[in-house]
Order: sequence, then C-alpha cells, then structure tokens
Amino acid sequence: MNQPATDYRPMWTALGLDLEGHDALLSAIPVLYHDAYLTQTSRPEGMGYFDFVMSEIHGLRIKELVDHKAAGGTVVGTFCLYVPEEIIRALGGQCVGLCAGAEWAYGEVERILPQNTCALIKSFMGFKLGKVCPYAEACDLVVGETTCDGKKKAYELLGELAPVHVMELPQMKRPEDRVLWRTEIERLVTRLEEVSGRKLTAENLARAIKEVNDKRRALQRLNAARKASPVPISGKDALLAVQVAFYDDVPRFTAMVNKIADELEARVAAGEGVAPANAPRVLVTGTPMSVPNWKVYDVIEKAGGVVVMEEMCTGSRYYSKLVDESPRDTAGMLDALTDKYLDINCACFTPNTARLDDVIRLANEYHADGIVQCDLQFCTPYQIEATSVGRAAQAAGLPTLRIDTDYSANDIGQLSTRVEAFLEMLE
Ligand code: BJ8
Repeated sequence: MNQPATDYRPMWTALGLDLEGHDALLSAIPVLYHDAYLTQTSRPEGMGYFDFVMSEIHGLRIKELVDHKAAGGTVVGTFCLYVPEEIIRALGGQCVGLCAGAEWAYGEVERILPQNTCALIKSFMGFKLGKVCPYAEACDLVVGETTCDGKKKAYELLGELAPVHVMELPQMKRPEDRVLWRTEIERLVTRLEEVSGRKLTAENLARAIKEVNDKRRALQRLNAARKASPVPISGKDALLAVQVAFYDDVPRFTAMVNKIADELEARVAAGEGVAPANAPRVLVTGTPMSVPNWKVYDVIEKAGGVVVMEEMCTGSRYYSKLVDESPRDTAGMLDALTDKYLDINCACFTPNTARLDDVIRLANEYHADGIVQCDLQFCTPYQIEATSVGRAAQAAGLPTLRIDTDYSANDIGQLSTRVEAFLEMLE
C-alpha cells in the first residue's frame, strides 16, 4: 500500500484535524494493512481497487466529500445499520460510517466514559476528542440511535462536540413498535431537510433506494461466490469490501464490486480458490468490525482456516435484505424503508430469535464447519446473546468458539492458540 502522492495536509488543516496525532494514526494503518492483506496469495485481481481505496483512506475520498460540500451537498455520519442511507442520499447527502476500529486517545476518553465501555464506543469518542478522523470532522450532522445503553449515553457527550440527531429505535418488533419507528423515520426526514435545505420527493427517494439496493445486490453477488469450495476470496477481503461500503462513493463501489463478483464467478467455474478445498470453513458472528480491525479474521486465516461468511453488521446484516422498490409515492417508500430497517436482527432487540435462525441458516448455506462468535468486551447485548447463539449452534451440531476481545493486539498470541485448537477440531 503506497502513501498518497498528493499533499492533503492543507485539506486536513482546514477540517481542523490535529495533524500530529493524525500523522501517527495514518502511519500505523499501512503496516497493519500490509501484514493482514498484502501477504495473502492468490487474491482476486479486483481487490486492487480496495488496496487503492485504503491507500487513500484519508485522502482522495475526503477530498471528494469536501468537494461535494463545496457544491452544496451535505455529509452525514452514522454509527449503525438502522440509519437509512437512502434518505440521506435522496436529500443530497453522502453517508459515512463513523465507527472506528482502533484505540485512540483512551486516556482522554476514560475521563468521560467508564473504562469498561466497549472498544467501538471508546474508539469513536477517542477519534472525535483527538480530532484525527477527517470523516467525523467533515460531517454536517451525525445521526445516532438508541440501540445499546453505551451508545445512547455517549451520544449525549458527542452532542457537545458536534451536531447530533438521535433516532429512537424500539427494542421490540410489535406493530406498535413499527408505528414508533415509522415516526422516527419521518423525524429524520424533517431534520435532514432542515440541514440540507432540500425537500424529499418521490423522484429523489426512488433514485436513492435503487442506488443503495444496487450496492447491496453487488455485495450479495460477491458473497454468494463464497459458498464454493475452494472458496474464491478470503474472509478478510470480503470483510474489507463491506467495511468500505460504509463510506465509499456508492455507484463507483457498486461497479467495482460487480467486477470482483464477475471475477469470483469465473474463479468458481475454474475451481480456483484462495485456500485448499479442505481448509476448515468458519462462519463469524457477533459485533461489527470496523477499519482497521482485522484481528480475528487474520488470526483465523493465518492459522489455516477460511472465513466463508459473517452474520454481522459488517457482513450479511448489511446487504442481505433489499428495500421494496415497488411503491411509487413517498409515503409508500417510507413504509418500505421502515419495514426493511426494522427487519435487521441486532442483539439490542428482544426477543431476537431471528438472528439465531440466520446464524444457523448461513452456516449451513455456506457449508461452515464451525462458528466463531466474536464479541467486543463489555458489549452486554451480544455477550449475553452469545449463550443463545451457542445453544442454537449446539442443537444444529455446529462447534463454536467464543471470543471476547477488544481492539488491542495484546491477546493475539492467546487467540492464535485457541483458534488453532478449534480449527484442528474441525478438520
Ligand atoms: S445494528 S450491532 S451497528 S447497534 S458493540 S456499541 S451494541 S456495546 S455496534 Fe451495532 Fe447497530 Fe446493532 Fe449493528 Fe453497543 Fe455492543 Fe458496543 Fe455495539
């Protein structure tokens, strides 16, 4: 991964970044990326696009966002799958995922958040307090949601540093909860209309629904190829594609992923793979993994396993369901968005048995030999639900390994030992 040739420092200064801290952060990513990604063999050629995207992670894409704002558009940050990107796009916004996957400014963070807060929350607060994330600094608005308690309360503190709109997400899926969620979707429309100075119309919303569905369809194609044996793409590369989906330009991303899907389909037809056909196949489920958190995938794949699917927000939960494109009026489209987004199975909901069904169904469809449950420490919803996932897997005859981790590298040795023993059991 080469460093960008363009000097982006004036742009970063104009965004208000702390250049010294930002330099330190940015110099760490190529090392991690090289070790996890560029040491792989038989990678699909199309992944070169993602190498380029990662080399310009705070460069070209940020410039595009800055230019978009200069042309009258908005940039809206999100932390969760429940926030509808379609509405942001329909109102001339670019949606960027702000979840971060690296420890930053934890000293400062722990002055305002308990030490035993999950790494995802500490990380996004650290990036904001440390002023090292150009995506966060480019935002006109940040949209939060009442999912877990940690996020909900952290948004109150984040609101002291940036404009924040919080959507109230119900925690059950009864008809009255849908009514609440439909109201929250409309409240988001009102807020985004104020911020953007534009009006939601049937035309701009239909276009945005189609564009985001096309992105999901491309990811569905790419991931469908992973059912094959040998598997034509590593789990790490498939994870990267979803991680980048949260902030890349939508039509360009869709075109590039479709190109990779073409390549993967040809590889499957030719029987070409990235791992031997007898490599243990693993499904990963749990909390999301944001850039540059590739730790557990790297451990699994360096130990000789291959991740063939993920039931995660940085995985199937992101792309597996489409928004109904048949409604013709705005109200019908907002209904379709309400239904699609409420149909995501996050552990913040109770009951959440549909997630257990998804885990087992995906493990079977992708011919997984075992399941790795990977949750962030101090994530109460997922860590408790891990018991139910473990029981469902046991009933389905699927061995599981449970990992509770964070963003540090301290546990890599111990994780490697446990993963190696688990993979041996699957062989
Ligand atoms: S839809 S998984 S993106 S909430 S890991 S911050 S839950 S304590 S990230 Fe999530 Fe939306 Fe659900 Fe997906 Fe809290 Fe747990 Fe931390 Fe989490």
